[in-house]
Amino acid sequence: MQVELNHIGVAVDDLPQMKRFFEILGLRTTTQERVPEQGVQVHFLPLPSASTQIELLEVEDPNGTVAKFIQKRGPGIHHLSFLVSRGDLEALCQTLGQAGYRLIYPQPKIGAHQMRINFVHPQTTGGVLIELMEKNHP
Ligand code: CMX
Repeated sequence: MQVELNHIGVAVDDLPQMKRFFEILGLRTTTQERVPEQGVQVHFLPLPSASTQIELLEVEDPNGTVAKFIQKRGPGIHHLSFLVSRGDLEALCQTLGQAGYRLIYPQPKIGAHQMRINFVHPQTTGGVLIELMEKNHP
């Protein structure tokens, strides 16, 4: 099995300010998408020389998990997201669960870009929320 770092999710409370900052680094939003199930609108800024992106998480639901995160901890890095090969997600989640890591969902859900996603609770991964994702379609 192979994983790659797909994106770094950043919870923002001032989207224009963060976009201005990343623009100075030459990074611009290329796609954005509302993800009502997660209570956010996501803004993706690809890194030209890598397959990794910055994902700015803009709160849309004040009761959602990202809103709660900002209220409790302030804006900042929210999660690391790893892409696994198609067909590997269920087995990986099972292996992690058996090894004592706490998965957030019993079954993967559909997230941004129609990816199948699950998360590993930060309390079992040294304080880092980990997203695992796999392509839903070939
Ligand atoms: N990174 C690190 N720690 C986090 C965290 C994060 N992103 N979010 C919460 N925590 C910490 C809290 O600060 C708290 O720590 P303490 O116990 O030390 O105070 C602990 O985790 C709380 O755990 P909890 O009460 O079980 O859960 P919360 O209600 O705070 O929710 C979590 C945490 C991970 C279960 C929730 O955020 C979740 O379901 N996440 C998955 C979905 C998600 O994050 N969606 C947004 C991204 C969507 C996208 O990219 O499209």
